[in-house]
Amino acid sequence: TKTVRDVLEEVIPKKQLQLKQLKTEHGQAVLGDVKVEHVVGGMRGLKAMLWEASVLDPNEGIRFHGMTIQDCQKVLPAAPGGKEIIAESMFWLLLTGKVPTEAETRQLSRELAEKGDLPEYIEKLIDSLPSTLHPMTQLGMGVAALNNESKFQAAYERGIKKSEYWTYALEDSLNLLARLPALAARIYRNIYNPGKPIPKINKDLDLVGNFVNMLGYGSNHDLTEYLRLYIAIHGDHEGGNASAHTSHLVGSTLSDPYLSYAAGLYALAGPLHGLANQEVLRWQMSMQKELGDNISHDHIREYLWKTLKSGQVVPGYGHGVLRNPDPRFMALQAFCDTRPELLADPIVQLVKKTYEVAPAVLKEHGKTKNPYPNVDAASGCVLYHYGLTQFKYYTVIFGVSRALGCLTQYVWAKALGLPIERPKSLSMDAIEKLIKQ
Ligand code: FCX
Repeated sequence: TKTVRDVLEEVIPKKQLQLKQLKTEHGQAVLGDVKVEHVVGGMRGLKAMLWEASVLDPNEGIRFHGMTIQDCQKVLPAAPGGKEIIAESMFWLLLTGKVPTEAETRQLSRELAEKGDLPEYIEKLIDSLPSTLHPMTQLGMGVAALNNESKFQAAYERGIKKSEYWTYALEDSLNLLARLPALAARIYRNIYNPGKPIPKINKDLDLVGNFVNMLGYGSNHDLTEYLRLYIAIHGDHEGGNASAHTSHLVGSTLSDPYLSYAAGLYALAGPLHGLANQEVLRWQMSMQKELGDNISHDHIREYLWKTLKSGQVVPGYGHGVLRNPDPRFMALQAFCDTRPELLADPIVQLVKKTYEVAPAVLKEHGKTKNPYPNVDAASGCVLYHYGLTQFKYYTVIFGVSRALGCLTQYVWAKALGLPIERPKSLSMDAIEKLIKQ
Protein backbone atom coordinates (compact mmCIF):
# COMPACT_ATOMS: atom_id res chain seq x y z
CA THR A 1 0.00 0.00 0.00
CA LYS A 2 1.36 3.42 -1.01
CA THR A 3 1.49 6.34 1.41
CA VAL A 4 0.57 9.93 0.41
CA ARG A 5 4.29 10.69 0.54
CA ASP A 6 5.00 7.91 -2.05
CA VAL A 7 2.32 9.26 -4.39
CA LEU A 8 3.50 12.86 -3.96
CA GLU A 9 7.05 11.82 -4.84
CA GLU A 10 5.69 10.54 -8.16
CA VAL A 11 3.49 13.54 -8.89
CA ILE A 12 5.74 16.43 -7.85
CA PRO A 13 8.35 16.18 -10.66
CA LYS A 14 5.56 16.34 -13.28
CA LYS A 15 4.07 19.46 -11.74
CA GLN A 16 7.48 21.06 -11.35
CA LEU A 17 8.03 20.55 -15.06
CA GLN A 18 4.59 21.97 -15.87
CA LEU A 19 5.38 25.10 -13.87
CA LYS A 20 8.78 25.49 -15.50
CA GLN A 21 7.17 25.32 -18.95
CA LEU A 22 4.47 27.80 -17.96
CA LYS A 23 7.12 30.23 -16.77
CA THR A 24 9.48 29.91 -19.73
CA GLU A 25 6.99 29.46 -22.59
CA HIS A 26 4.01 31.51 -21.40
CA GLY A 27 5.41 33.84 -18.76
CA GLN A 28 4.23 36.90 -20.70
CA ALA A 29 0.76 35.60 -21.68
CA VAL A 30 -2.08 37.86 -20.51
CA LEU A 31 -4.86 36.34 -18.32
CA GLY A 32 -6.87 39.55 -17.83
CA ASP A 33 -6.63 43.26 -17.15
CA VAL A 34 -6.13 44.91 -13.80
CA LYS A 35 -8.77 47.62 -13.50
CA VAL A 36 -9.26 50.33 -10.91
CA GLU A 37 -12.38 48.42 -9.79
CA HIS A 38 -10.14 45.47 -8.86
CA VAL A 39 -7.87 47.64 -6.74
CA VAL A 40 -10.72 49.33 -4.88
CA GLY A 41 -13.14 46.36 -4.97
CA GLY A 42 -11.44 43.64 -2.96
CA MET A 43 -9.67 42.23 -6.07
CA ARG A 44 -12.88 40.37 -6.99
CA GLY A 45 -12.36 38.27 -10.12
CA LEU A 46 -8.69 39.17 -10.44
CA LYS A 47 -6.75 36.12 -11.62
CA ALA A 48 -3.58 36.47 -9.59
CA MET A 49 -2.90 33.30 -7.56
CA LEU A 50 -1.69 29.78 -8.20
CA TRP A 51 -3.76 27.18 -6.31
CA GLU A 52 -3.53 23.54 -7.31
CA ALA A 53 -6.20 21.48 -5.58
CA SER A 54 -9.49 23.02 -6.66
CA VAL A 55 -10.99 25.56 -9.04
CA LEU A 56 -14.33 27.31 -8.52
CA ASP A 57 -16.62 27.75 -11.50
CA PRO A 58 -19.06 30.65 -10.93
CA ASN A 59 -22.00 28.63 -12.26
CA GLU A 60 -21.12 25.00 -11.57
CA GLY A 61 -19.39 25.52 -8.21
CA ILE A 62 -16.38 23.76 -6.82
CA ARG A 63 -14.32 21.12 -8.64
CA PHE A 64 -11.68 19.17 -6.74
CA HIS A 65 -9.04 18.32 -9.36
CA GLY A 66 -11.83 18.59 -11.91
CA MET A 67 -14.27 16.44 -9.91
CA THR A 68 -17.67 17.67 -8.67
CA ILE A 69 -18.96 16.83 -5.19
CA GLN A 70 -21.18 14.17 -6.76
CA ASP A 71 -18.22 12.65 -8.64
CA CYS A 72 -16.35 12.52 -5.32
CA GLN A 73 -19.32 10.90 -3.62
CA LYS A 74 -19.20 8.15 -6.23
CA VAL A 75 -15.49 7.33 -6.10
CA LEU A 76 -13.90 8.45 -2.84
CA PRO A 77 -13.77 5.75 -0.15
CA ALA A 78 -16.11 6.11 2.83
CA ALA A 79 -15.57 4.86 6.40
CA PRO A 80 -16.34 1.21 7.19
CA GLY A 81 -20.12 1.07 7.69
CA GLY A 82 -20.57 4.56 6.24
CA LYS A 83 -21.51 6.04 2.88
CA GLU A 84 -20.22 9.60 2.96
CA ILE A 85 -16.82 10.86 1.78
CA ILE A 86 -14.31 11.07 4.63
CA ALA A 87 -11.66 13.70 5.35
CA GLU A 88 -8.82 11.28 4.56
CA SER A 89 -10.01 10.38 1.07
CA MET A 90 -10.65 14.07 0.28
CA PHE A 91 -7.22 15.07 1.64
CA TRP A 92 -5.56 12.38 -0.47
CA LEU A 93 -7.37 13.62 -3.58
CA LEU A 94 -6.57 17.28 -2.89
CA LEU A 95 -2.93 16.58 -2.18
CA THR A 96 -2.11 14.10 -4.94
CA GLY A 97 -4.81 14.62 -7.58
CA LYS A 98 -5.45 10.84 -7.37
CA VAL A 99 -8.37 8.86 -5.99
CA PRO A 100 -7.09 6.73 -3.10
CA THR A 101 -7.90 3.05 -2.80
CA GLU A 102 -9.75 1.74 0.22
CA ALA A 103 -6.47 0.39 1.66
CA GLU A 104 -4.66 3.70 1.14
CA THR A 105 -7.50 5.56 2.85
CA ARG A 106 -7.50 3.20 5.85
CA GLN A 107 -3.76 3.47 6.19
CA LEU A 108 -3.98 7.29 6.23
CA SER A 109 -6.76 7.09 8.85
CA ARG A 110 -4.51 4.93 11.02
CA GLU A 111 -1.52 7.22 10.59
CA LEU A 112 -3.62 10.24 11.62
CA ALA A 113 -5.13 8.38 14.60
CA GLU A 114 -1.64 7.40 15.77
CA LYS A 115 -0.50 11.02 15.61
CA GLY A 116 -3.69 12.51 17.08
CA ASP A 117 -2.91 13.02 20.79
CA LEU A 118 -2.27 16.56 22.01
CA PRO A 119 0.98 17.42 23.78
CA GLU A 120 0.35 18.16 27.46
CA TYR A 121 1.34 21.83 27.20
CA ILE A 122 -1.38 22.37 24.59
CA GLU A 123 -3.98 20.78 26.87
CA LYS A 124 -2.83 23.07 29.69
CA LEU A 125 -2.90 26.12 27.42
CA ILE A 126 -6.46 25.41 26.26
CA ASP A 127 -7.62 24.54 29.80
CA SER A 128 -6.30 27.86 31.06
CA LEU A 129 -8.50 29.93 28.73
CA PRO A 130 -11.76 31.51 29.93
CA SER A 131 -14.89 29.77 28.63
CA THR A 132 -16.08 33.17 27.39
CA LEU A 133 -13.23 33.31 24.85
CA HIS A 134 -14.71 32.53 21.42
CA PRO A 135 -13.99 28.93 20.38
CA MET A 136 -12.39 30.16 17.11
CA THR A 137 -9.94 32.34 19.04
CA GLN A 138 -9.04 29.30 21.13
CA LEU A 139 -8.61 27.09 18.06
CA GLY A 140 -6.23 29.57 16.42
CA MET A 141 -4.21 29.85 19.64
CA GLY A 142 -3.90 26.07 19.96
CA VAL A 143 -2.86 25.66 16.32
CA ALA A 144 -0.29 28.44 16.57
CA ALA A 145 1.18 27.02 19.79
CA LEU A 146 1.53 23.58 18.18
CA ASN A 147 4.32 25.10 16.10
CA ASN A 148 6.53 24.22 19.05
CA GLU A 149 6.50 20.81 17.32
CA SER A 150 7.22 22.11 13.82
CA LYS A 151 9.63 19.86 11.92
CA PHE A 152 9.68 22.40 9.10
CA GLN A 153 10.85 25.19 11.36
CA ALA A 154 13.45 22.96 13.06
CA ALA A 155 14.80 21.78 9.69
CA TYR A 156 14.95 25.36 8.40
CA GLU A 157 16.96 26.40 11.43
CA ARG A 158 19.28 23.44 10.87
CA GLY A 159 19.71 24.57 7.27
CA ILE A 160 18.10 22.47 4.54
CA LYS A 161 17.88 22.70 0.76
CA LYS A 162 14.83 24.35 -0.79
CA SER A 163 14.05 21.10 -2.62
CA GLU A 164 13.55 19.37 0.75
CA TYR A 165 11.05 21.89 2.14
CA TRP A 166 7.99 20.01 1.02
CA THR A 167 8.83 16.81 2.92
CA TYR A 168 8.94 18.66 6.25
CA ALA A 169 5.86 20.66 5.24
CA LEU A 170 4.04 17.37 4.67
CA GLU A 171 5.14 15.98 8.02
CA ASP A 172 3.87 19.08 9.83
CA SER A 173 0.65 19.04 7.82
CA LEU A 174 -0.13 15.43 8.73
CA ASN A 175 0.67 16.09 12.39
CA LEU A 176 -1.52 19.19 12.46
CA LEU A 177 -4.43 17.55 10.66
CA ALA A 178 -4.19 14.61 13.05
CA ARG A 179 -4.33 16.82 16.14
CA LEU A 180 -7.13 19.17 15.08
CA PRO A 181 -9.96 16.88 16.30
CA ALA A 182 -8.48 16.49 19.80
CA LEU A 183 -7.83 20.24 19.99
CA ALA A 184 -11.30 21.19 18.74
CA ALA A 185 -12.96 18.60 21.00
CA ARG A 186 -11.10 19.88 24.07
CA ILE A 187 -12.31 23.42 23.35
CA TYR A 188 -15.88 22.10 23.07
CA ARG A 189 -15.61 20.09 26.30
CA ASN A 190 -14.13 23.00 28.26
CA ILE A 191 -16.76 25.51 27.17
CA TYR A 192 -19.89 23.39 27.10
CA ASN A 193 -19.27 20.29 29.28
CA PRO A 194 -16.58 21.28 31.79
CA GLY A 195 -15.01 18.33 33.57
CA LYS A 196 -16.52 15.67 31.31
CA PRO A 197 -13.92 13.02 30.33
CA ILE A 198 -12.91 13.00 26.65
CA PRO A 199 -12.73 9.51 25.05
CA LYS A 200 -9.32 8.34 23.85
CA ILE A 201 -8.55 8.21 20.14
CA ASN A 202 -9.61 4.89 18.60
CA LYS A 203 -6.84 3.80 16.21
CA ASP A 204 -9.33 1.89 14.03
CA LEU A 205 -11.53 4.90 13.37
CA ASP A 206 -11.32 7.66 10.76
CA LEU A 207 -10.46 11.26 11.67
CA VAL A 208 -14.05 12.54 11.83
CA GLY A 209 -15.28 9.36 13.54
CA ASN A 210 -12.81 10.12 16.30
CA PHE A 211 -13.72 13.81 16.31
CA VAL A 212 -17.41 13.05 16.84
CA ASN A 213 -16.50 10.53 19.56
CA MET A 214 -14.39 13.11 21.38
CA LEU A 215 -17.18 15.68 21.08
CA GLY A 216 -19.38 13.17 22.93
CA TYR A 217 -21.71 12.23 20.06
CA GLY A 218 -19.97 9.01 18.94
CA SER A 219 -23.12 6.90 19.28
CA ASN A 220 -24.93 9.06 16.70
CA HIS A 221 -24.17 7.42 13.34
CA ASP A 222 -26.16 9.96 11.31
CA LEU A 223 -24.37 12.93 12.87
CA THR A 224 -21.03 11.21 12.27
CA GLU A 225 -21.93 10.67 8.62
CA TYR A 226 -23.13 14.27 8.29
CA LEU A 227 -19.88 15.60 9.73
CA ARG A 228 -17.83 13.35 7.44
CA LEU A 229 -19.58 14.86 4.44
CA TYR A 230 -19.47 18.38 5.91
CA ILE A 231 -15.75 18.24 6.66
CA ALA A 232 -14.89 16.69 3.29
CA ILE A 233 -16.78 19.25 1.20
CA HIS A 234 -15.75 22.33 3.22
CA GLY A 235 -12.11 21.31 2.76
CA ASP A 236 -11.14 23.49 -0.16
CA HIS A 237 -12.79 26.26 -2.20
CA GLU A 238 -9.93 27.39 -4.43
CA GLY A 239 -7.36 29.91 -3.24
CA GLY A 240 -8.88 33.38 -3.27
CA ASN A 241 -11.26 33.03 -0.31
CA ALA A 242 -10.08 34.83 2.81
CA SER A 243 -8.92 31.83 4.89
CA ALA A 244 -7.11 30.10 2.03
CA HIS A 245 -5.58 33.31 0.78
CA THR A 246 -4.42 34.34 4.25
CA SER A 247 -2.77 31.02 5.05
CA HIS A 248 -1.12 31.01 1.62
CA LEU A 249 0.26 34.51 2.11
CA VAL A 250 1.60 33.74 5.58
CA GLY A 251 3.06 30.42 4.38
CA SER A 252 4.83 32.19 1.54
CA THR A 253 7.10 33.90 4.09
CA LEU A 254 8.29 30.40 5.14
CA SER A 255 6.33 30.70 8.33
CA ASP A 256 5.62 27.06 9.25
CA PRO A 257 2.34 25.24 8.48
CA TYR A 258 1.00 25.76 12.03
CA LEU A 259 1.39 29.55 11.96
CA SER A 260 0.20 29.71 8.40
CA TYR A 261 -2.98 27.81 9.20
CA ALA A 262 -3.58 29.70 12.47
CA ALA A 263 -3.60 32.91 10.40
CA GLY A 264 -6.10 31.34 7.98
CA LEU A 265 -8.34 30.40 10.90
CA TYR A 266 -8.57 34.00 12.02
CA ALA A 267 -9.77 34.98 8.55
CA LEU A 268 -12.33 32.18 8.73
CA ALA A 269 -13.54 33.67 12.02
CA GLY A 270 -15.07 36.73 10.31
CA PRO A 271 -18.88 36.87 9.83
CA LEU A 272 -18.63 37.50 6.07
CA HIS A 273 -16.66 34.25 5.77
CA GLY A 274 -16.77 31.11 7.99
CA LEU A 275 -18.53 32.70 10.96
CA ALA A 276 -21.57 33.06 8.68
CA ASN A 277 -22.58 29.50 9.65
CA GLN A 278 -22.94 30.64 13.26
CA GLU A 279 -24.77 33.77 12.11
CA VAL A 280 -27.21 31.85 9.89
CA LEU A 281 -28.46 29.78 12.76
CA ARG A 282 -28.68 32.76 15.10
CA TRP A 283 -30.69 34.60 12.45
CA GLN A 284 -32.99 31.66 11.65
CA MET A 285 -33.60 31.05 15.37
CA SER A 286 -34.58 34.64 15.97
CA MET A 287 -36.90 34.42 12.95
CA GLN A 288 -38.46 31.31 14.48
CA LYS A 289 -38.74 32.99 17.88
CA GLU A 290 -40.50 35.98 16.37
CA LEU A 291 -42.76 34.10 13.97
CA GLY A 292 -43.30 30.74 15.74
CA ASP A 293 -43.47 27.30 14.07
CA ASN A 294 -45.35 26.74 10.78
CA ILE A 295 -44.11 30.00 9.31
CA SER A 296 -45.55 30.94 5.92
CA HIS A 297 -43.52 32.03 2.90
CA ASP A 298 -45.03 35.51 3.24
CA HIS A 299 -43.84 35.81 6.82
CA ILE A 300 -40.30 34.81 5.78
CA ARG A 301 -40.42 37.37 2.96
CA GLU A 302 -41.33 40.10 5.46
CA TYR A 303 -38.60 39.00 7.84
CA LEU A 304 -36.02 39.06 5.03
CA TRP A 305 -37.02 42.61 4.14
CA LYS A 306 -36.77 43.60 7.78
CA THR A 307 -33.19 42.29 7.91
CA LEU A 308 -32.25 44.03 4.66
CA LYS A 309 -33.91 47.32 5.59
CA SER A 310 -32.03 47.39 8.88
CA GLY A 311 -28.84 47.43 6.76
CA GLN A 312 -27.71 43.91 7.65
CA VAL A 313 -26.70 41.15 5.22
CA VAL A 314 -28.78 37.99 4.98
CA PRO A 315 -26.31 35.43 6.35
CA GLY A 316 -25.74 32.35 4.19
CA TYR A 317 -26.62 34.13 0.94
CA GLY A 318 -24.35 35.70 -1.68
CA HIS A 319 -20.81 34.85 -2.73
CA GLY A 320 -17.70 36.50 -4.08
CA VAL A 321 -17.41 34.08 -7.01
CA LEU A 322 -20.49 31.80 -7.19
CA ARG A 323 -23.50 32.90 -9.26
CA ASN A 324 -25.77 29.91 -8.62
CA PRO A 325 -26.88 27.90 -5.57
CA ASP A 326 -23.74 26.48 -3.95
CA PRO A 327 -23.42 22.74 -4.74
CA ARG A 328 -22.14 22.28 -1.18
CA PHE A 329 -25.48 23.68 0.04
CA MET A 330 -27.26 21.29 -2.33
CA ALA A 331 -25.21 18.30 -1.08
CA LEU A 332 -26.08 19.07 2.55
CA GLN A 333 -29.75 19.53 1.61
CA ALA A 334 -29.64 16.18 -0.24
CA PHE A 335 -28.39 14.59 3.00
CA CYS A 336 -31.56 15.89 4.70
CA ASP A 337 -33.81 14.78 1.84
CA THR A 338 -33.01 11.10 2.51
CA ARG A 339 -33.85 11.35 6.24
CA PRO A 340 -37.51 11.89 7.20
CA GLU A 341 -36.62 12.80 10.81
CA LEU A 342 -34.53 15.70 9.53
CA LEU A 343 -37.23 16.85 7.11
CA ALA A 344 -39.70 16.92 10.00
CA ASP A 345 -37.51 19.21 12.12
CA PRO A 346 -38.90 22.79 12.24
CA ILE A 347 -35.45 24.44 11.94
CA VAL A 348 -34.48 22.26 8.95
CA GLN A 349 -37.85 23.11 7.38
CA LEU A 350 -37.28 26.81 8.05
CA VAL A 351 -33.90 26.75 6.27
CA LYS A 352 -35.53 25.04 3.28
CA LYS A 353 -38.45 27.47 3.21
CA THR A 354 -36.08 30.43 3.47
CA TYR A 355 -34.28 29.08 0.39
CA GLU A 356 -37.63 29.01 -1.45
CA VAL A 357 -38.16 32.72 -0.78
CA ALA A 358 -34.80 34.46 -0.29
CA PRO A 359 -33.41 34.48 -3.87
CA ALA A 360 -36.43 36.41 -5.18
CA VAL A 361 -36.24 38.91 -2.31
CA LEU A 362 -32.50 39.43 -2.78
CA LYS A 363 -33.01 39.89 -6.54
CA GLU A 364 -35.66 42.53 -5.86
CA HIS A 365 -33.37 44.18 -3.29
CA GLY A 366 -30.95 44.37 -6.21
CA LYS A 367 -27.58 44.65 -4.48
CA THR A 368 -25.99 41.23 -4.22
CA LYS A 369 -24.54 39.77 -7.41
CA ASN A 370 -25.53 36.30 -6.21
CA PRO A 371 -28.98 35.96 -4.58
CA TYR A 372 -28.51 32.23 -3.91
CA PRO A 373 -27.50 30.31 -0.78
CA ASN A 374 -23.88 29.47 0.00
CA VAL A 375 -22.82 26.46 2.06
CA ASP A 376 -23.31 28.25 5.38
CA ALA A 377 -27.07 28.56 4.80
CA ALA A 378 -27.53 24.82 5.32
CA SER A 379 -24.73 23.55 7.49
CA GLY A 380 -25.89 24.53 10.98
CA CYS A 381 -29.51 23.36 11.10
CA VAL A 382 -28.60 19.67 10.87
CA LEU A 383 -26.05 20.01 13.67
CA TYR A 384 -28.76 21.68 15.72
CA HIS A 385 -31.17 18.84 15.06
CA TYR A 386 -28.66 16.25 16.26
CA GLY A 387 -28.12 18.11 19.54
CA LEU A 388 -25.01 20.09 18.66
CA THR A 389 -26.88 23.26 19.51
CA GLN A 390 -23.99 25.56 20.49
CA PHE A 391 -23.77 27.56 17.30
CA LYS A 392 -20.79 29.63 18.42
CA TYR A 393 -18.88 26.39 17.91
CA TYR A 394 -19.91 25.78 14.30
CA THR A 395 -17.05 27.68 12.67
CA VAL A 396 -14.59 25.49 14.60
CA ILE A 397 -15.91 22.51 12.63
CA PHE A 398 -15.33 24.52 9.44
CA GLY A 399 -11.85 25.22 10.83
CA VAL A 400 -11.08 21.51 11.25
CA SER A 401 -12.13 21.04 7.63
CA ARG A 402 -10.44 23.96 5.86
CA ALA A 403 -7.06 22.58 6.99
CA LEU A 404 -7.42 19.95 4.22
CA GLY A 405 -7.13 22.59 1.50
CA CYS A 406 -4.80 25.08 3.16
CA LEU A 407 -2.27 22.43 4.18
CA THR A 408 -2.42 20.86 0.72
CA GLN A 409 -1.52 24.19 -0.81
CA TYR A 410 1.22 24.75 1.75
CA VAL A 411 2.90 21.49 0.67
CA TRP A 412 2.51 22.37 -3.02
CA ALA A 413 3.78 25.92 -2.60
CA LYS A 414 6.95 24.42 -1.15
CA ALA A 415 7.19 21.60 -3.72
CA LEU A 416 6.90 24.16 -6.53
CA GLY A 417 9.19 26.67 -4.84
CA LEU A 418 6.62 29.47 -5.03
CA PRO A 419 8.01 32.84 -3.95
CA ILE A 420 6.95 35.15 -1.14
CA GLU A 421 3.71 36.96 -2.12
CA ARG A 422 4.12 40.67 -2.60
CA PRO A 423 1.52 42.40 -4.78
CA LYS A 424 1.88 46.11 -5.53
CA SER A 425 -0.40 48.53 -3.71
CA LEU A 426 -1.27 52.06 -4.82
CA SER A 427 -2.62 55.15 -3.09
CA MET A 428 -5.61 56.96 -4.67
CA ASP A 429 -3.27 59.77 -5.74
CA ALA A 430 -0.95 57.22 -7.36
CA ILE A 431 -3.91 55.63 -9.17
CA GLU A 432 -5.02 59.05 -10.52
CA LYS A 433 -1.49 59.77 -11.67
CA LEU A 434 -1.33 56.44 -13.53
CA ILE A 435 -4.72 57.07 -15.21
CA LYS A 436 -3.55 60.48 -16.48
CA GLN A 437 -0.36 59.11 -18.03
N1 FCX B 1 -27.48 40.17 2.03
C1 FCX B 1 -27.56 41.51 1.80
N2 FCX B 1 -26.71 42.18 1.02
C2 FCX B 1 -25.76 41.46 0.41
C3 FCX B 1 -25.64 40.08 0.56
C4 FCX B 1 -26.55 39.43 1.42
N3 FCX B 1 -26.47 38.11 1.68
N4 FCX B 1 -24.59 39.64 -0.18
C5 FCX B 1 -24.07 40.73 -0.78
N5 FCX B 1 -24.78 41.83 -0.42
C6 FCX B 1 -24.48 43.22 -0.78
C7 FCX B 1 -23.06 43.56 -0.35
O1 FCX B 1 -23.00 43.85 1.04
C8 FCX B 1 -22.74 44.71 -1.24
O2 FCX B 1 -23.37 45.84 -0.72
P1 FCX B 1 -22.67 47.31 -0.77
O3 FCX B 1 -22.59 47.63 -2.22
O4 FCX B 1 -23.58 48.17 0.02
O5 FCX B 1 -21.31 47.14 -0.14
C9 FCX B 1 -23.47 44.32 -2.54
O6 FCX B 1 -24.48 43.38 -2.16
C10 FCX B 1 -22.57 43.68 -3.58
O7 FCX B 1 -21.89 42.59 -3.01
P2 FCX B 1 -21.44 41.33 -3.90
O8 FCX B 1 -20.46 41.81 -4.89
O9 FCX B 1 -22.63 40.58 -4.38
O10 FCX B 1 -20.75 40.40 -2.80
P3 FCX B 1 -19.24 40.43 -2.29
O11 FCX B 1 -18.42 39.62 -3.22
O12 FCX B 1 -18.79 41.80 -1.97
O13 FCX B 1 -19.38 39.67 -0.88
C11 FCX B 1 -20.16 37.97 0.60
C12 FCX B 1 -19.59 38.28 -0.79
C13 FCX B 1 -20.22 36.48 0.77
C14 FCX B 1 -19.22 38.56 1.66
C15 FCX B 1 -21.58 38.60 0.71
O14 FCX B 1 -22.43 37.99 -0.24
C16 FCX B 1 -22.19 38.48 2.10
O15 FCX B 1 -21.94 39.36 2.93
N6 FCX B 1 -23.00 37.41 2.37
C17 FCX B 1 -23.55 37.17 3.69
C18 FCX B 1 -22.51 36.52 4.61
C19 FCX B 1 -22.18 35.11 4.19
O16 FCX B 1 -23.07 34.28 3.98
N7 FCX B 1 -20.88 34.79 4.09
C20 FCX B 1 -20.39 33.41 3.81
C21 FCX B 1 -19.80 33.26 2.41
C22 FCX B 1 -19.11 31.95 2.12
F1 FCX B 1 -19.83 30.95 1.74
C23 FCX B 1 -18.06 31.60 3.13
O17 FCX B 1 -17.00 32.21 3.01
O18 FCX B 1 -18.25 30.78 4.03
